[in-house]
Amino acid sequence: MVLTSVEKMVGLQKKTSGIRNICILAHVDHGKTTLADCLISSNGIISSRLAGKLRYLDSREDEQIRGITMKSSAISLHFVKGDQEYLINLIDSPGHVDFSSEVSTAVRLCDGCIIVVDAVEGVCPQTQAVLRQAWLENIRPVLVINKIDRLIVELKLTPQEAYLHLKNILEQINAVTGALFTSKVLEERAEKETESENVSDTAPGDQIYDWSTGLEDTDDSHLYFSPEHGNVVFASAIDGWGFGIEHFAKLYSQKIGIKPTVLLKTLWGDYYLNTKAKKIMKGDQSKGKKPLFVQLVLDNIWSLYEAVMKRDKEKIEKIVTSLGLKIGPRESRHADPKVQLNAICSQWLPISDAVLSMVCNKVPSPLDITAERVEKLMCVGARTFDSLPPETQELKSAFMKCSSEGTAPVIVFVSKMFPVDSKALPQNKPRPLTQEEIAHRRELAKRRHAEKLAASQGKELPEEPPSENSSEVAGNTGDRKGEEQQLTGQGDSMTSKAVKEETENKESFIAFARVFSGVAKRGQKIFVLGPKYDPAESLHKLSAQCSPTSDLPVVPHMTCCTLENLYLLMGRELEDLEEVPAGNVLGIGGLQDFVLKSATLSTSPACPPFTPLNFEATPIVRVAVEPKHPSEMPQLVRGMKLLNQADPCVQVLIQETGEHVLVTAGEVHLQRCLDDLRERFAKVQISVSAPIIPFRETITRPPKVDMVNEEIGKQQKVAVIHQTKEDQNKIPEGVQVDSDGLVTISTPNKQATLSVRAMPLPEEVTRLLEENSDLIRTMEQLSTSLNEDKKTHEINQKTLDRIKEFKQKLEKNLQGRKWRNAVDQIWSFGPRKCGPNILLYNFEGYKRSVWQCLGTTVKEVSKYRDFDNSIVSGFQLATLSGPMCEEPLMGVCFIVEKWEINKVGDMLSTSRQDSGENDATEHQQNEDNTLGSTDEGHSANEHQDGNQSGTESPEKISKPKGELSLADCYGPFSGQLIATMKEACRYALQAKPQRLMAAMYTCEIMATAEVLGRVYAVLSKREGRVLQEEMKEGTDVFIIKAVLPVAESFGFADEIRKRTSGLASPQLVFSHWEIISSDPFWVPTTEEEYLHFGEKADSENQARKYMNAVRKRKGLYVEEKIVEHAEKQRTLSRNK
Ligand SMILES: Nc1nc2c(ncn2[C@@H]2O[C@H](COP(=O)(O)OP(=O)(O)OP(=O)(O)O)[C@@H](O)[C@H]2O)c(=O)[nH]1
Ligand SMILES: [Mg+2]
Repeated sequence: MVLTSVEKMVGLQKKTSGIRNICILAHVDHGKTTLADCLISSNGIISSRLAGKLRYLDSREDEQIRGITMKSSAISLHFVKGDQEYLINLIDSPGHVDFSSEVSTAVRLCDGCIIVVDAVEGVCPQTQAVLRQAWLENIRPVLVINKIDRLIVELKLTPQEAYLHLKNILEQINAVTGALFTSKVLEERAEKETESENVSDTAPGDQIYDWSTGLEDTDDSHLYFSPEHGNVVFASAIDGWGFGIEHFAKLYSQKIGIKPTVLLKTLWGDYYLNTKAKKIMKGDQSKGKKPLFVQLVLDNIWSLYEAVMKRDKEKIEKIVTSLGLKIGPRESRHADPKVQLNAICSQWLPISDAVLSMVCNKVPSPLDITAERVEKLMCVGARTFDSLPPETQELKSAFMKCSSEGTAPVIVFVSKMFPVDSKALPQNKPRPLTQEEIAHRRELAKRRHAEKLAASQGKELPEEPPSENSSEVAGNTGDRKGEEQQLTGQGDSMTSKAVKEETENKESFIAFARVFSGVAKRGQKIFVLGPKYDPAESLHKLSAQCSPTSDLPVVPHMTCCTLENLYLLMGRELEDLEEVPAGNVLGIGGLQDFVLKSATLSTSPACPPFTPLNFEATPIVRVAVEPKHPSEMPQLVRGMKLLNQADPCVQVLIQETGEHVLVTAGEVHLQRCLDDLRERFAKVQISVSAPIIPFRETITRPPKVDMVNEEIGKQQKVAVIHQTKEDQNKIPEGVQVDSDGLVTISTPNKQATLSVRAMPLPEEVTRLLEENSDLIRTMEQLSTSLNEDKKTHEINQKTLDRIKEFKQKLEKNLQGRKWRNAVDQIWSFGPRKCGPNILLYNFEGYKRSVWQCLGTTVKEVSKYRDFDNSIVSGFQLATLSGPMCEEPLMGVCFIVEKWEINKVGDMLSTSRQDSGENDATEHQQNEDNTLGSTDEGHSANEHQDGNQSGTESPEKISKPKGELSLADCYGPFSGQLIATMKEACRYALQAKPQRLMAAMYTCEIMATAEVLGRVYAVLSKREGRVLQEEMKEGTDVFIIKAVLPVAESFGFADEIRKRTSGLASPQLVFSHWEIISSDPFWVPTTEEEYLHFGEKADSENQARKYMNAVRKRKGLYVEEKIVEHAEKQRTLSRNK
């Protein structure tokens, strides 16, 4: 029976100091939903017998079948502690990596979180990830060490061993928090240092500073988990028990007469009880003493388990009576000892009391939101709080007050939109009728019955003209009325049927949100602020006091909407609310046309959009979908739109090929998205392509040994290169390639010649480029705006420092003769101007810099200036799709070593001499062209999709005279340059040993010794590589860390699970790109290789297999012999 009414909840919502917003976070399967069940059952929403079995918050069918949670869902609970009443808004989250975006949506709305850790498995990868997420959002964590029963029943540890094991787990978790904390303190300290450096030039003597001082000064005691601080609960959710040590401290202080405060400090730790002296002493193991925790706590629990498992009736009774518990006859006679255990334990140490009182004590109420968190929420990207407009800064106090007064501005954050069947909405549900309505209906039914009777009597009478009998007339008209009524009644039922059908087919989206300030009221008008909304911009147009009701000018990224419905989220149910005061989690209906995935709602236009959610997973698995029946395309498109709105992480796109593509975080996520599409959103049959696996193309240094590990001698090497060149590259005439890989090529009209060389970048540099792609994009934008405005654009000091640091790191990693001055010669990054490839210039008479924003602007005055954008565009195109299978390049450096423009220079100079006026315009144009990317550069980049001759973009028409005259029969000169540069890059690549790069997953697999062999077998079959194997302390479980190509990962988790009878279940997380060592073009060249691999040697070439698969998918030419020997095949079995 539900113990708390909605009215009660509404009352509790108004007492902000008694609200706790928390989420449950953990690695997959550590028992979050089971714990949530226990907490929910304390409110009578589900029966305590079913707690742990029902998994109430896993409301989807596939969640129940698979046994994992796939979405976060919220429920409000009432908790009484002493004379204080609390409202707990609890959010359960999924632990599977594929759904980690759901964790982000939950964490944003909370002030604290319960971290659940499995006592056997300890700290797992997702535990670390969620700790980090909680840390990034600045919310307060508390810890539940769950599944302690497994230590007793499965691992059969003694209490002493269990104590050491638990201590170990606690240390591991604190190590993770410690690492987060240290890095933050050091970062802050470094920031302060740079600030003070900027303010004043410190004397050289002051430069030596002590890094550790920051750590010592900062108080970090509240961060760590420790039972004596009251932020750790030991529990077994399935058996329904849990305790914090204060429970036992209170209990034993009476029994042994030691102050509870003393016990609280000593119950956990290396202390023991000297029974004679009735004193607690330090140090235990050395003297062979039992620690207090073992003696007073664990021993009791262990003996209870032992008694119940051995069905020692006497002992059980003794324990039950000594604890003063009452066990029903049904439980005590039950065949399963677990039932009895649950009945005893959940009375003795109720888990909900332990966990909820810890939450109420340790997690701050919404009133205690920290200034640091508020500033973080309000500042998007690299913005600082001080740079916000003053009206916006004032809103900080509204956040801090969290006031529900009428004057407070309303600020709401929507973290996700979740779909609900329209039928399940409270307003569409059949509600119980009131007494009056029942009476009214009865009355109606009676009348109808009477009319029917009257009608049947009327028919029996002989028909007479109505004029003759007035009473008859009345009767008739009554009859007609009755008919009419029935008709309208029918009409009613028909329309209601139609309405019903409509609602049946409709998904409603509810916003999962929290009120940070003010009171959200039903029917209220409110601004919807998109992530790119800038309050500074709108405040120019609007006054800070304007309300969403008045007619407003158009402001980008801002719309107005009405809060149509407000709901209390109760797990599977929703309850209607009239208003929701500050500090509460709620559902909002009617936003689906205004909010896609997340948004900020406010009544004040000065409100900034909240910082975007931190998503940990990168979507990587892509598939193309199409309807089984082509006519159902519109439904599919609509369905995909809905899916996009309903899932925080999925990406839905239409590729250039017209394919509809879904990009998901992993296999499980993909499956869920497809199920949703089929059954919920599109309701059509769909066919799904095999996953589209991304690759990268790169080059390496020439190998030192051949395929049979023989060193390649000088002479042989030449032979090999010679042969491969002949075989694969098919370099046409007119392209010169020297033995060193320098490619020289001329434009078709022979007016310019380019020499380009390709070199592999060192691994660290590629990684640096990848990590800093955002920074590179910012640099690009900065130099564009620098050049466009020609004003000193204000650049954030922090960004400048980051750019400087990036440059230094590049310099450090590009050492050696080959890379001399390379960093200063960087011309561009690619593809898309921010990718992991570099273009260098290395010829006389040219100078430009990507480091323009650092102030090293070089005004370039030379003949090259007009066309350098073409070279950059050619490079962008070349890096976007490589020669092997048109996949993007990675880790390649192209060096332009020569760039000769034959006649252009002359022609330009003659045209300059022609007229002074022309010279001026020319000059103007040139100045414009010095910038990193002019419009022309962009347009060429976009319009040219690998097509070498597609250069007729309209911009060319507006070219100055000198250039127009170059347009000869080969097309405009700049277009030829783009195509030539692209070709040069491709040939330069082909002159080097090419390699494919595969996307790699990392995974951590836990397995017992028996199944270890089988895990290895599956891994090696799928080209996986084991990085590390270690034994988990105190258990017989091995942890294997491995990497595995994404291309081989489909069905991996399932296969492992099957082969190990469900003992090991890995989770795959995208980690990095890795070069596949085999050469896709390799053919045997030496005698030994022939001997070893045979003539064809394509049996083991994984790289070639991948390459050909991609080429086939893209419809490119694949060099494959289908029939090797055209002999007639004989059947071996004789025909009978
Ligand atoms: N032995 C034991 N098993 C438990 C305990 N708590 C949960 N389990 C079991 O662990 C399994 C996973 O529990 P869930 O509650 O679904 O785990 P979860 O953390 O919600 O999993 P995800 O939501 O998928 O991340 C279930 O089979 C539970 O019965 C416990 O205290 N002891
Ligand atoms: Mg769960």
